[in-house]
Amino acid sequence: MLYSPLQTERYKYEPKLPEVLKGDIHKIGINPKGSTKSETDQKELTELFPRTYGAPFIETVTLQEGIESESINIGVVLSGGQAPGGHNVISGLYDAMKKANPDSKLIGFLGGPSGILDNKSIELSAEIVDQYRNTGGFDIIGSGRTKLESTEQFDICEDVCKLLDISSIVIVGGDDSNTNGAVLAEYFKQKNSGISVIGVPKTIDGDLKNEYIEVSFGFDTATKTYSELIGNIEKDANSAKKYWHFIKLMGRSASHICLECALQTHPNIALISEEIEHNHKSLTDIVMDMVSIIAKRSEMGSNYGIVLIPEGLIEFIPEMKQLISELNTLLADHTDHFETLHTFEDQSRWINRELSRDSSYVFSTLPNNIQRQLLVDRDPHGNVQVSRIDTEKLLIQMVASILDEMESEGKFKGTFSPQDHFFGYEGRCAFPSNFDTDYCYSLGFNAYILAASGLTGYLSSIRNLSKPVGKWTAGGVPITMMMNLEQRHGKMKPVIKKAMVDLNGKPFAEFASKRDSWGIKSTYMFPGAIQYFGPSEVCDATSMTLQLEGNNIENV
Ligand code: FBP
Repeated sequence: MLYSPLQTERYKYEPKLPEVLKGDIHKIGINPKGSTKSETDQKELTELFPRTYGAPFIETVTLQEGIESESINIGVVLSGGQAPGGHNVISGLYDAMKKANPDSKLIGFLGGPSGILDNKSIELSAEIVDQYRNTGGFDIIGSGRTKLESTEQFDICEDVCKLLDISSIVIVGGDDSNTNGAVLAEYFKQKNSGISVIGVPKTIDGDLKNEYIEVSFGFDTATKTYSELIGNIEKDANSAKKYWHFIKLMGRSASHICLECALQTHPNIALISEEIEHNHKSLTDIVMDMVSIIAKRSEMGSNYGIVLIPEGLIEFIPEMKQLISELNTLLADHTDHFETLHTFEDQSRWINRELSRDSSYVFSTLPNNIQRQLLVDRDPHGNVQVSRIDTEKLLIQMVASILDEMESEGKFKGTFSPQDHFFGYEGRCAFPSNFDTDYCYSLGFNAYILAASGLTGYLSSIRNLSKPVGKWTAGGVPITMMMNLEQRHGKMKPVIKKAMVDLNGKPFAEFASKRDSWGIKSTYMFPGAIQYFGPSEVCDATSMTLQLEGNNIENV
């Protein structure tokens, strides 16, 4: 096998661990710290999780006396979208298990949660794990989006674990996978199966966070990768001075990625979906705000600039949200009829008749390609695939048409040459930054401590992340304490609460205080590529979000 020079060097990197996870593993134990409760819906959650709700917060501690570790078999599964650092969760888990007892075995389920259901797994040997240390991707065992939700699936999980003599499953996933992990933990406990479930907080989107989970892994590397690319485009724009670049960024509903990249690169415009929803801004309002900045820059002779757009924007614009919801209902209720309409013209004529007056108007104002995406790109449940809508192209078309009008009235004398981009997959499998490399290794290592201590329904938690690694702390958080009840497919379901951008938080405040000057001037920041070797201030800096929120924690 041929490795790139960077890969060869990265193999040699030894991830750093928090002080408490160093030293004799037999002396690492847990300290339960009082019972916990969810922020809301306590009564309902107590009834839904009678055996796991209220479990104590756990602190990982150094014990006075060492304890013998029995050998155990742990199953690990990577769930959902890739995020840089997944391989280090596995290597941290593996190293901790083997250190504690070389007879322990780590079983990797292949292709995500479906690997458990189909009983497809491999035993992870030192030879396999060593090939993936400190590298990006989830290709060591693959990932998938199968959801573990039904009792039948849970029973299969139990059978497969028993067959492989697995006493603990570590689920590396986002809010959805860990919600299902909590339900599975409760089910196993109810059945007295003796199998525990431990979660590890993963997602580049950064929306799995709260007081105990300061950031999900992968966010740091993904945002640094996007920021490098945005910075490069800013340099290009600053040099050629001829294009407006509209850049859509992955991140699903929440705008954490967009906000972090804005803080790192100082674009002329960055849209934050949560703010747009809060201020009830219509699509026209958003476009007019953009036009105003573009026109002002043009008056100063700058017919170029950078716009950042969060992936989920469209769902936060009130009239678009209404339109999408009506389309979802209409197409679900009349699937058969809709399928008899073969041309786009027939489909849009029928849709226009059936929609409410307001939505029909909104639909008719949208460019043809966007109308098509709204009707054609649907998920298996018949819903509009919001992430597939080319919001960046929609905004370009709308801005261009307003500027055309302004030009014909003599109000705009500049040029508007747009370029569109979508950054997502470029960042999900990058070599993890030093931060994610150390963080993930620590999360995996700590997950073993939680599993070996007989805990279930917990997320591995490493905190104090804005400080040097040695000062990080480790512990476990009961997943049920992060839950609330939300409507899903018409029913109230327990789910981990998604963290959206906090409009009262320090990262947003920092952005809001600077954006006016970034808008008009070209005060771009060029972060450059992630550095793995070199001065610590370049290689080990955490995300701006974490730095700003870290200051917040300190001030409390
Ligand atoms: P997870 O929430 O599973 O971590 O996935 C994050 C993400 O990268 C989103 O930002 C994006 O919308 C989605 O995955 C795309 O996933 P896919 O490639 O499966 O369509």
